[in-house]
Amino acid sequence: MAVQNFEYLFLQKIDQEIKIEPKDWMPEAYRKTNVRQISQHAHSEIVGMLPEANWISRAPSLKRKAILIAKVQDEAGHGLYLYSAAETLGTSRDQMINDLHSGKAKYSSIFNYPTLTWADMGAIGWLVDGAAILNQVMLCRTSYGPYARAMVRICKEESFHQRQGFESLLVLSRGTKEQKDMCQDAINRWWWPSLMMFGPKDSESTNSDQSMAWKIKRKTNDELRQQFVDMAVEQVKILGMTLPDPALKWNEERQHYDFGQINWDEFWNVVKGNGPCNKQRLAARKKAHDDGAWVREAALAYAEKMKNIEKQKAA
Ligand code: FAQ
Repeated sequence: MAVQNFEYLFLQKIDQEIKIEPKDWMPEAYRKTNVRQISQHAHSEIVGMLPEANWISRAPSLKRKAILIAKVQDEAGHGLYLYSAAETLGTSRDQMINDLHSGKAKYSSIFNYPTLTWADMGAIGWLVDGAAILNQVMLCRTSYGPYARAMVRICKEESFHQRQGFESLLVLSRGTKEQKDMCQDAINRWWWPSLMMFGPKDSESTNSDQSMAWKIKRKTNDELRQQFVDMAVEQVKILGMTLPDPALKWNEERQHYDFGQINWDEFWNVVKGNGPCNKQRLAARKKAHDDGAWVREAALAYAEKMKNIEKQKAA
């Protein structure tokens, strides 16, 4: 069949909301952009473990420690589902990890900020998981089957993460003056970087138009960002805290909250590797990979040994 016919069938599937599966014909650019996005998403989950892991040994109670350990482990699981989904497109995990370590592949800008106080754990759960989940609910309907299915499972865990973060902040917001101040300070520091998680504004998003046409993305960066702002403005009232943006104002005509200018210079600076923790995060990931070399070698040796035993049995 000529490529035009394959392409026609592919576009028909997209149009009819039929998922694209690993063995289906797909345009090379569709394959490439899915590998790019899914692997960067996987890297974000894995690098995203670092800022929170920083507080496991200093959690204020056994209960909070257990919750935080479970959350960080969940993020590892998300990374693994996502690497598996990306592998179905024909790129090896080794290649994806090399691309992360060499700086070729990106991961979410948000994880290049430091976690300075315990309240940051609550702020990450509420704001960072909150932003991630809005994006991921949309991705449950993405056109590539393995990615969409991974997202369904991830969203279930992510919504729990968000609620635990909010509950943790709620406890601080009802505590002593120091606890209230710590809660407000964490919200102030994580608010703007959370808005940046949705990516550049639509007019500067290089991938959005094509990704929307292929239904990889169902909502644009600005649409999701607005949805997040509208949600957070209401939730912060329950905390009795404020969001650090004097321009936040309900717009009757738009039926949305207006909000202030994002510092796009800061965003691109972090994306290009010059944020407060970029170097530290990559160094930690490379060290973990190098330290784990013996585990990979042992697993391969064991697999080889088992294969030989099976062969001997069959002979
Ligand atoms: N940081 O043309 P667009 C989580 C890059 S998971 C860094 O608009 P696109 C869970 C973008 O890659 C968080 N780079 O790109 C958790 C592109 O460069 P490229 C991660 C960014 O793909 C919680 C360039 O800028 N979630 O948090 C960022 O259409 C707590 C132009 O941008 C996902 O990855 C950024 N913020 O839209 C874990 C969701 N934004 O690749 C632990 C899946 C943009 O051409 C603890 N990804 N760039 O070289 C997506 O939905 C999309 O990829 C967007 C960007 C929306 C992130």
